[in-house]
Amino acid sequence: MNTFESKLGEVDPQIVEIASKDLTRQQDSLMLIPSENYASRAVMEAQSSILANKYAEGYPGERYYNGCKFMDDVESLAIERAKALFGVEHVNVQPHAGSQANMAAYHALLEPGDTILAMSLSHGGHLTHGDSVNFSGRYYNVAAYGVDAETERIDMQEIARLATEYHPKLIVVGATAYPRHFDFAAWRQVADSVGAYLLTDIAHIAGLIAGGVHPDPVPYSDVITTTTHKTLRGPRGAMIMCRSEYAEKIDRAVFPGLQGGPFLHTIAARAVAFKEASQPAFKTYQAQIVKNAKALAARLIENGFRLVSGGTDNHLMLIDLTSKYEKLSGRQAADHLEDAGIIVNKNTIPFDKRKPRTTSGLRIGTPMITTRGMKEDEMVQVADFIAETLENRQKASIKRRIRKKVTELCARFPIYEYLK
Ligand code: DSN
Repeated sequence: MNTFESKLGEVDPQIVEIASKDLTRQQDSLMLIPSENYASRAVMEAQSSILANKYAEGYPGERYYNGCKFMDDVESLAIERAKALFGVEHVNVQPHAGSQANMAAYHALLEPGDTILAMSLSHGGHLTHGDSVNFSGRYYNVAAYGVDAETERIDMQEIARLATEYHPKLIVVGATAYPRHFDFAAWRQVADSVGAYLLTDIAHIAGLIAGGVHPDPVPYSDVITTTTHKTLRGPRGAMIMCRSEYAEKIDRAVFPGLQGGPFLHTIAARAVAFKEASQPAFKTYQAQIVKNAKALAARLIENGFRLVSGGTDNHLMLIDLTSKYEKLSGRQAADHLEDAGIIVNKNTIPFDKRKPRTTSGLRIGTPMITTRGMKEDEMVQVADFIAETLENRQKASIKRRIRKKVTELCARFPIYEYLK
């Protein structure tokens, strides 16, 4: 299906050179950003297929263009596979990205000025959960929740109190930097107590849910949004799942409300990813992500780091750097780690005294290193590399030595089989 690799070299060697360099970087680095993953070659092949050439505004069976028979086949397959994978009544696979999925869900359920209750970005939420610089903060009235100062976990009594005080029309559950499970049944109770819709944004944990290692939001949610490229390990993109009663509103909000032509090549790649996610090996993979995160967290704690909320239940953890290095910001720490071939991202921690561009925390996740086959033993090494790098951050020769060890460890776990 895909002959682009060989042609691309002839037509645009510059792009090939840049991509090749990044292939080496991805192979030789410990990629610990929890929202990233290595999509399979099958997923990437579908993404670069001729399906990219077609406009198909509308939905299967009701397109605004002719010549869409095979586009209907692709989109219907993606929809059916997603429905089976998550056990949902309706799926829209057209949103180009997570932000569009959330925007469409809000458009479907709310009017501008309505109140939403959502997690603040500084406590682990997302820009689209009502942040002031985002459309969601500009067009809706936002009541924000965070974590409890003591436990650093979501306190459902406090959520119930906020819901009673603000009477939101929509409650958003979900996060980009929260290392604990969500108790979706408790959220449903709160939503029902004030007559609010419940939207769960499972972008980070969709793979864990499909793999059965995180509580399932489906029985409790009105609408569920997710990206497809994080723990789910598909192509860049998103989708919206919902109860049948909201299907028409959701579909109209995506098209024509927000987007024009769907990207059928990425929808095909989503279909491939859903097929991969329905295999038994995917469950084993998701369980290993969590085992690895717990092992990594335990070893970081042994190395003297404090983790927000004391550990993790999912694929990620947040290091509170202030517990060990008062003067080291998240930004500086992430740069030092990159010198050693360890890629993490700076992140605010709850009640952070530093600004979002600086931060006092690091966000670390295991989806990528688990995809390449690393297990608990390697997590001990990874945690020790992190600790040793930060301890010796001003010593270039030590960072170089760790860089070499990182490359050696990575060489044992090729990211794609042709690199073996
Ligand atoms: N930007 C993503 C993340 O890194 O968590 C969320 O959309």
